[in-house]
Amino acid sequence: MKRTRTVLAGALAMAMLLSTMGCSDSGSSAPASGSSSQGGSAAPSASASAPASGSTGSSESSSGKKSNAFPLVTEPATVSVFTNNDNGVDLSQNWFTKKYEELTGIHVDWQVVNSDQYVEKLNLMMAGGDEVDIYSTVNKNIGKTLVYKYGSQGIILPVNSFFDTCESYYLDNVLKNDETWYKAVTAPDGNIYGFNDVGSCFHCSQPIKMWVNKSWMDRLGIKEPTTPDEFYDMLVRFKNEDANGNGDPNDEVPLSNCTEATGSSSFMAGYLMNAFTYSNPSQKYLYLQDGKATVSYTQDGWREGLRYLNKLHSEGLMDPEAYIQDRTTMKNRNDSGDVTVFGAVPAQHTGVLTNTNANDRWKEYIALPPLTGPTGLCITGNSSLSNYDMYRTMISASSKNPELAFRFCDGLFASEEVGLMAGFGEEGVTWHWARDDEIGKDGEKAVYSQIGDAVPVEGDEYFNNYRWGSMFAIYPNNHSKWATAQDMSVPGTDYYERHLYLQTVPYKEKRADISMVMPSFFFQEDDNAEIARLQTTILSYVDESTAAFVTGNKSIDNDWDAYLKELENLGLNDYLAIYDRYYADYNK
Ligand SMILES: [Ca+2]
Repeated sequence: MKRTRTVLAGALAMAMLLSTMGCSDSGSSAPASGSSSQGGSAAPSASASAPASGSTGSSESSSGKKSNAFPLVTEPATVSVFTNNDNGVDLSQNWFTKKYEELTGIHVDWQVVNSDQYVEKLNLMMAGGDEVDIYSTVNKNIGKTLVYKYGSQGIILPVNSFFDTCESYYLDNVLKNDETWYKAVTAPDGNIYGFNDVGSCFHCSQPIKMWVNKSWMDRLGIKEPTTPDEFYDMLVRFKNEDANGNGDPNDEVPLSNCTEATGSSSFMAGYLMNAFTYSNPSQKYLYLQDGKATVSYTQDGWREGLRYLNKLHSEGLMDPEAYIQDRTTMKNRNDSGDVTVFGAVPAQHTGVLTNTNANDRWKEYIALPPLTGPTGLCITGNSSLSNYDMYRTMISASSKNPELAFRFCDGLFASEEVGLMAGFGEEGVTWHWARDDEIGKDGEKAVYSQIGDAVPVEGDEYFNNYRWGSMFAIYPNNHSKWATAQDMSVPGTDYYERHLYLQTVPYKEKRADISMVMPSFFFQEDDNAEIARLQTTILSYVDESTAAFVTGNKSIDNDWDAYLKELENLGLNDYLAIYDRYYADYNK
């Protein structure tokens, strides 16, 4: 869709205020693939595991179950994998493919499509197409409803159906250690229809941050605002007092924004609204209040938040471009001149507002901790349960040897080392276990370290095709345990990840209690469709109305009741009732 700037731009811009774009990419230079909160010490080397004895395949362990020691088989065996890859590489020649084939003894027969064809082709295969052993996806775009539908129909097999007969790393190393994970991936029928992984990127876990220009604050002698009023005062001074110090009092943009994920327009409603009422755009503003499904945009606090946003808008403190510019435009504006031009920007990280690889302007910004509103509310989003919404790896019922397929996928959870090799390649070439003097993003001793000198060489066999990355669910690594520079004064981005970590800490301390977080559910297909329909209708009305309230086209005093009434007409109560029903079942 071509974006055009018309006379409607302002209203359109404000309509996007509450757009519910998700956020995903971390924008980080450091590894973030397939990771979780589990860290800890290095697991024993997978290759050091005792080989299975006997010649008929795999051996029995002392538990009477089929052993999961490598190699998994002693006779030649093959699994077929349907996945997506956009790099145009031959996965059969991939370094980790060869490594894992050697470890397990199992050869892989790849069926690869481009990402844009994946879901369509997957659905065709599920509908009775080609025979395959394993479905896996880089994009992790298989939602719970789809997994449950295919699982209920017997098209994909529950991984737990193998737990009684096979030793399982996934069970022992992951599910048994993490009750939340175990519960989140267990369908209402008690089955677990795939292998999951979760992210452990700490700064990504609190995406609704407000980055403010600390060098401007220092120049003007402004203390960190702690309330919406102090935030407003800061913006006024940014606007009027040549905050960037270049002699031009008119080139500062007090508060800006852009339209894309991790810096999406909804982040404004996330950060600033949270001083007035709990507001988490990443969760479609849905949360639990006293165990009941609730939405932010009907609360009295939302109305007060609208008054505040209306004030910022009417006094010219909000960038007119804020809701129409894309991220590239925004960065160019901030990077092209002799000085920065943005005072405050809501975004997950500073890579949204300046090109962190090209200059050090990111060092001017700090993430302002959540503000305390007029009622004393000081809170920020908690999306910790959404880690488990999407699936990555599933066993096909069309498999001639589903147990082998299970054991192949399960082996990727054998140890942290296996996970690191799958995600990051060969130890000693692209990463190594951290030395004693290496410190992680969290300021404590690091566990792993990227090898910085391992620069890819064009035509080099290894570097063009060495890892699976996020193609399979794998043993998690802890994002915070990768070695990072600890000194901000060094030019460049070496310290960037440490900076993001530190800036995120105050947010984690204020995030909503877990009792307010609506879990994700295995919706039946018809309920899922009804939720999607209602959500689209309701949220587009909320966006449109918020734009009108903030720009003054609707009166916050006179039109609020009609707004609430219309939300009722659009089915808000039905929408909440579906969530209440699933939440009640979830708690049984
Ligand atoms: Ca200036």
